[in-house]
Amino acid sequence: MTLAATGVTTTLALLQTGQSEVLTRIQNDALLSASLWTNVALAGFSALLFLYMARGVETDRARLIFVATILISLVSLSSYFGLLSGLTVGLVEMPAGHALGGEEVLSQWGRYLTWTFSTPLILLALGLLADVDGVDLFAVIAADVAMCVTGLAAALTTSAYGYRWVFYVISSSFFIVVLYALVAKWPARAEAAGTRDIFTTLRTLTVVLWIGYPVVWAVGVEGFALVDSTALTSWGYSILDIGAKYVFAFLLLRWVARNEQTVREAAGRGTARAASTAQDPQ
Ligand code: RET
Repeated sequence: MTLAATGVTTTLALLQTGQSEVLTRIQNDALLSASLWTNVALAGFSALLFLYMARGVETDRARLIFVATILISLVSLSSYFGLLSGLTVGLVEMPAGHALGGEEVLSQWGRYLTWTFSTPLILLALGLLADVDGVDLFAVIAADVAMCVTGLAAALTTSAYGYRWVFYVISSSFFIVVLYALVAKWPARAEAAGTRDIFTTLRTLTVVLWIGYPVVWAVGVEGFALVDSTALTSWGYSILDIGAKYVFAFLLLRWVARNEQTVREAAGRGTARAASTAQDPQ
């Protein structure tokens, strides 16, 4: 066998060993497993419910909102299977300075990776509802993806404790861009598009729950480890996920199905009004 082939085989073997060790740990922790299975069940159930709610929805914009939102549940389902199988969970040795320095902590890094797919879909659905223009939507989604990727970096950095927090601060800066758009910019678009009430409800739900994620990170095992339990940290994210994904999606889709006409008329109205206000602020 060549040196390269031996290297690849060894790496694969290590990956396999790591995965089965991680899997055993997950399976031996009933509280942790429950935090994952609950979401598998809810993601599966919600995807079916949303497909059922989609029957009879015909206009383009409403269908697009449905597709984006159903995908949120499907991404979630895959994400939780990744965590359950041990594929996207790893043992991360915390650097000196961390409360659990030198210990191997179970890191559910797959969560940050899959948020890269699910959170843009949430923002896309909200953006379509408020009839935000393409450039704005692109900028906010780009900031959101950057938030998730740098969040992943914060979770996986083991070289030095300080660098974990550097990535955390970078990720939070991108998060502020997203929050700014949701709180300060998009409401005017929603007002012009005639979707203000539902937008306000969903926006408030989103802002409040999304702020919970960096809080869970900071107090959980990966941050200050004030809550020194992988299972409880996992439950923190799982509970936030229930509100930020399934409850959010249900409220949105129920409204869209009942107000298809408003959604159709909203298309182009939010952006057109915003453009005319920019030209003539009076
Ligand atoms: C991290 C840690 C680094 C700092 C910040 C974070 C924010 C995460 C957020 C996640 C939202 C996830 C959702 C998932 C739904 O599928 C990465 C925790 C700011 C806001 C809504």
